[in-house]
Amino acid sequence: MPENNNTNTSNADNAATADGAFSNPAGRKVSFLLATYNEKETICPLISKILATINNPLEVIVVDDNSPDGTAELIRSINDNRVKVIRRTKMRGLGSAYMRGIIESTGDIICWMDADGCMPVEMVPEMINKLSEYDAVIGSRFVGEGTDERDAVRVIASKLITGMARVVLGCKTKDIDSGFMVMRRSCLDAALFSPTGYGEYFIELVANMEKRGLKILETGFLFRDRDEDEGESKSFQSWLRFLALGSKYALRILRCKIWPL
Ligand SMILES: Nc1nc2c(ncn2[C@@H]2O[C@H](COP(=O)(O)OP(=O)(O)O)[C@@H](O)[C@H]2O)c(=O)[nH]1
Ligand SMILES: [Mg+2]
Repeated sequence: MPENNNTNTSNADNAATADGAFSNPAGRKVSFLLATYNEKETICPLISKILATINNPLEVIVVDDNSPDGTAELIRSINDNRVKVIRRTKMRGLGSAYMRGIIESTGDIICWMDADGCMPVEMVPEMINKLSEYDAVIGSRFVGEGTDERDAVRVIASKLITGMARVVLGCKTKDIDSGFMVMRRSCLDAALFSPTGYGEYFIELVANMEKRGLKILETGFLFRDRDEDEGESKSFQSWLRFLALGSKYALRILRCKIWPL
């Protein structure tokens, strides 16, 4: 697996190297978080894949924001007590959805990815194994064999945001907009994010993890684009939304510099 150890050795109390308890991650409970808004085409196959791929003990927590397409009902029809769906009727947003998932989770290992099936579940077991050496493993489009198959403009936008985070915050992570991470629960003792907005949460979390000296590994993955029959991107519904989101990402980077969490 192509990898890039992008960060520092850690002085944090909960650093992987300082805590031999993680030398055998087998048997540790995994909380797999998914956030959904109108994902009826992809959610059930994805959950089936997760259940088949990740060892028990496992919980899959889906935070759905009252999707009008019936995503939550579909998840409820899955007959498996490892799967839990939380339907929010008075809140929207990706950052707050993951925060809610974290609050509800009980695992020693927390993991999340998009619910559109464009990220490889099959990489997660190896990423979990790497937690014996690292606090967190980020699926990255921009290291090793990592690839981003989406439109060039979206790839460039992600690279620009990462570049800005590197210049303004001094981040070393090469894909600070990936949204695909596996981490030890103890990371939350050192780093958090403000639960607002869309993908800004990821930038803030990674920046804080780096700042607090957590050990992060980036590992390359192929980020494919959605097929036509796999629903639609929530970040690229119009140019206006795309530009507004980009501006909010940039503002979050500035806020992290001026008012770090
Ligand atoms: N709960 C929740 N999930 C959301 C919301 N917006 C997007 N998502 C989910 O966030 C993930 C990323 O969205 P996606 O459309 O794949 O964005 P893209 O990868 O940037 O094109 C998907 O699993 C979406 O269903 C929201 O407002 N609430
Ligand atoms: Mg996606």
